[in-house]
Amino acid sequence: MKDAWKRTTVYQIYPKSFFDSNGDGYGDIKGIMKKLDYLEELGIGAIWLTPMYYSPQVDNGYDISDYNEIDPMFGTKEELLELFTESHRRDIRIIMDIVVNHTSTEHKWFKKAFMEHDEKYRNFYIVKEGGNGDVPNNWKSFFGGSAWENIEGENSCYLHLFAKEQADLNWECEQLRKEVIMMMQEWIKLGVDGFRLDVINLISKDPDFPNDLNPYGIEGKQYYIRGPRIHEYLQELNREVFSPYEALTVGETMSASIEDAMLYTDPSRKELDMIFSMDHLEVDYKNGDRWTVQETDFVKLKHILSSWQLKLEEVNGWNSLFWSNHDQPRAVSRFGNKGDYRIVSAKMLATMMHMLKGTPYIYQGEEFGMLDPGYETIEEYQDIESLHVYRERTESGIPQDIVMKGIRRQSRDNARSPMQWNGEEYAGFTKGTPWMIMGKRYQEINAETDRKDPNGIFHHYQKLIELRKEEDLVSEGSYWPLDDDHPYVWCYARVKDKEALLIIGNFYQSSVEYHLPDEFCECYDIEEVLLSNYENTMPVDGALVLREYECIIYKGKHKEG
Ligand code: ISL
Repeated sequence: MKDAWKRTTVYQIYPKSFFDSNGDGYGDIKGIMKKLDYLEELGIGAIWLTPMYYSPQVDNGYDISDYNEIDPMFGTKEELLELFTESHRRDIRIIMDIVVNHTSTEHKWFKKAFMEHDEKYRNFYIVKEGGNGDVPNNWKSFFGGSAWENIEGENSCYLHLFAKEQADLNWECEQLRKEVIMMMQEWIKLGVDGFRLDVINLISKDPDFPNDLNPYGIEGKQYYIRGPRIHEYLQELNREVFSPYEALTVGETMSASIEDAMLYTDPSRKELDMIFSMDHLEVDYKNGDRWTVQETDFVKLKHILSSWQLKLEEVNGWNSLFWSNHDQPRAVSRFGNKGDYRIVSAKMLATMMHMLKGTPYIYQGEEFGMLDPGYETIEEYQDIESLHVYRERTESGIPQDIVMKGIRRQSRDNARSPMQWNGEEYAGFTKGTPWMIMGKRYQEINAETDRKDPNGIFHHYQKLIELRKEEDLVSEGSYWPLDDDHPYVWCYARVKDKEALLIIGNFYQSSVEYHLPDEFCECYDIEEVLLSNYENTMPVDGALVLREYECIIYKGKHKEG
């Protein structure tokens, strides 16, 4: 990991739902600009902007029709460049979301390929003979149905792993790779400091496109989640774009294993700085099915996060640390407490994640404990994935209330309801009509109310962000799992030279008597509490009673000095 980024906390903005400056109901660039002071006060060092490029918005901007232009719904390219300048003035760097596994079918490449029959561009996409029911293989789209769509007027079809309006690009084509490289270099020249690379592990497909007889998750997946040329492509991007410009890179890599991550993030291989793995967020999926919810398997959660810490350290790799993003339900609704313990549980979750080794990502609204919006009926949802899941499952005979239970819990719209800035109409997000229904409890849960409270969640995040900047143990210390099988408490240490941090969190709504792990106490003396979410006491004879969702960061010194 590049030294310049090691102490940085990243803030993810979903522009459509962040702040609307012109009253059209959609967040925009000027809106982001107006909130830069807020972000500076929080202390973050970088913003990740989810896509604002030209797009028909079939998948909220992840269907790009022009990589070089900004969709007018967000403003202009000039405004975006001004946002870069204003952010840089505040020492906030910019990470752009790059979606190069697929383009929108409105992209000029697609149009040239299939409407103007230009061979060069046809080769930019994955085209096979067949169609109209007679598809090349049984691969399925994540958003429903076959992954193949017929090309009008032809007996051939193109691949789309997501919506049919998101056509997969053919990375085997050298000219396509050149175009992608040029486009990314262009953005760097305009001031971008890093990239979040959407589903980047899917860009290399098995060239035989086999039928998937033993699907892992969804038909086809095993033939593209770690395709034969993936490392070669990443190394090419690194050589041409990332290394020369020292750009930070975080690859979104669905279903990547730790072993994959070790390869992607080992700095000597020159691929990516870090990846987003969703492994730890699958602990409430019943039998691996996201839409059938079960209680969080807490011990499994700890084991997963611990193994990622340990394994990536082995290769000098780097972790991305997050509970939430625009595809996931809100962390407090999911792993914390929506009632009386909302504030303490939000702080506990933040503490346990931010004290790990890696780069923390805060998703907009997380810094004051936003909850899922509480939509009830399917009509309130907009996300293409949720609507597809609803249709597919109800049609297959699953009772509607069971389907809705899964959607209420896991829908990506949980993250996408507009930011709750204050208690005014539409939470101060817009003066018009918001594009999505507001979260139910915005009058009580909003940035303004929380920030006024000295014990609020925002101030706790500020301290965590500050600790990462100030304390070498947080940015550099090795991870030491302790008590990894405890059923209620997560306890780990970060150690470096003769010092250590001991981080303890109670994940449950009941108090727990807790003895500090012997192996830690034998080596270190606890000297002070750096941060906690209750008024705190020091342990007596190595023991304490942890209150509901209590968390504590202790600092200790090695007994041998
Ligand atoms: O959200 C998910 C599960 O419901 C993921 O499977 C998600 O679709 C996957 O991680 C890929 O996500 C990314 O690419 C998609 C886009 O819809 C997501 O918003 C984006 O984060 C296609 O571009």
